[in-house]
Amino acid sequence: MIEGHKEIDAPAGVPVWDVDPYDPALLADPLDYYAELRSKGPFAYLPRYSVLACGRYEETKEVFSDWERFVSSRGVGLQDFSLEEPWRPPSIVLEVDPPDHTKARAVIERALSPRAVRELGESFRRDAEKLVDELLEKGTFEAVEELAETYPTTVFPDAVGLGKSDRRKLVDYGEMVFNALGPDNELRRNAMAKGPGVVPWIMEQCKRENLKPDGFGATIYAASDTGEITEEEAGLLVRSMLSAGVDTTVSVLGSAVWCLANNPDQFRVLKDNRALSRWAFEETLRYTSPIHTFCRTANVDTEVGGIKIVEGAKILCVLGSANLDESHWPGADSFDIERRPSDHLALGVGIHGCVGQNVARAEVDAVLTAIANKVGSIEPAGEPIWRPNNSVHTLDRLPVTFKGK
Ligand code: OVV
Repeated sequence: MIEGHKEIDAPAGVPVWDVDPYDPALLADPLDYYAELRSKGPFAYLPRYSVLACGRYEETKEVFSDWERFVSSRGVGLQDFSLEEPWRPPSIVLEVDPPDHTKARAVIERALSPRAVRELGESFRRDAEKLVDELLEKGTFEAVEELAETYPTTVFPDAVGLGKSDRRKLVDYGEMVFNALGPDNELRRNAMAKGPGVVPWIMEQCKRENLKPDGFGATIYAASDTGEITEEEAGLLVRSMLSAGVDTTVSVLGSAVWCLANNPDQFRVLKDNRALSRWAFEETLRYTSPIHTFCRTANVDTEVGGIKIVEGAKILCVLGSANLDESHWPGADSFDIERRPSDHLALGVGIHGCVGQNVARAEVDAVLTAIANKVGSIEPAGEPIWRPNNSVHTLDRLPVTFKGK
């Protein structure tokens, strides 16, 4: 065993590469790692963790979408749940395969349906306009804390129907969940140390009696009244929303502002055509991949791209790399909102594709539209700093200036 999974040999034809993809310095600046990974072929064998890393578009998509050969039930981090007990009861929608996955997915999909999200559009837009007005007033501000963290932690807990919100606890819980998918490194240990102050609070918020009657949470619990799921499963699905819905949208909002500040021509294009805000979201996802890496476990002996993969092998699906693969995206390293990248892998693909994407799209659309309407130019006001995380690619600090029209 190594990092909680089976140790494997390098398959024939796969180069051995002595790199640590969870090194904080690399996580803060991953582009060279991505390029080298793609140059090595469909897979590289990383002896440090005894895993296969996959970072070209085609093979990453193949592994990531084939839930029968590459299962999620054995964990989507380095740990293999068939060999080691995870730190919390597994998610019943993320860390599970059909047939068990199907029922839970249907319930959470209904709660987060386009219709349910459409009803929130008006209040999402109002909150976005208010926030952008305040930031314009300030002029120069720290866009991670004051925009990227503030906005989702204002609108999302309300949409779920949380009685209380606590920005720090929500962000820290996400940090635990996503760092837990990596090795037992300092990032994981530091995040886990926050557990006692955060986990009991989160679990308390997931209880039926603490949820308002008109949020996503209530819709989920309604499915336990009809017997579709149990009340305990409903609580776990609310936990899934709080696990996956905060740090990811914080990441994409921060990265969207970063992209627009660094590409003023693209901000101009957006201002001239507001309908492109949807594509600014997708291109930000492609260009920055809020989830840079998720794993799958080979559940059978199989073959991908001519490479033999043994049962029990952990595959690092490096989404951040696949989304920058030149052979799929000409000019991959430029941020271009007119590219309209509908087939990026940032939200996954297939049965596990992001179930909250309607909510994320509505949040980012509200914020980008408010910015495009009200802000004349976005300028960098200092060096951005990235916050290393074992699964999430996210900014830590982003000083910017909003100038009026
Ligand atoms: C997509 C995702 C990320 C993290 C946690 C979960 C899902 C969950 O279901 O708990």
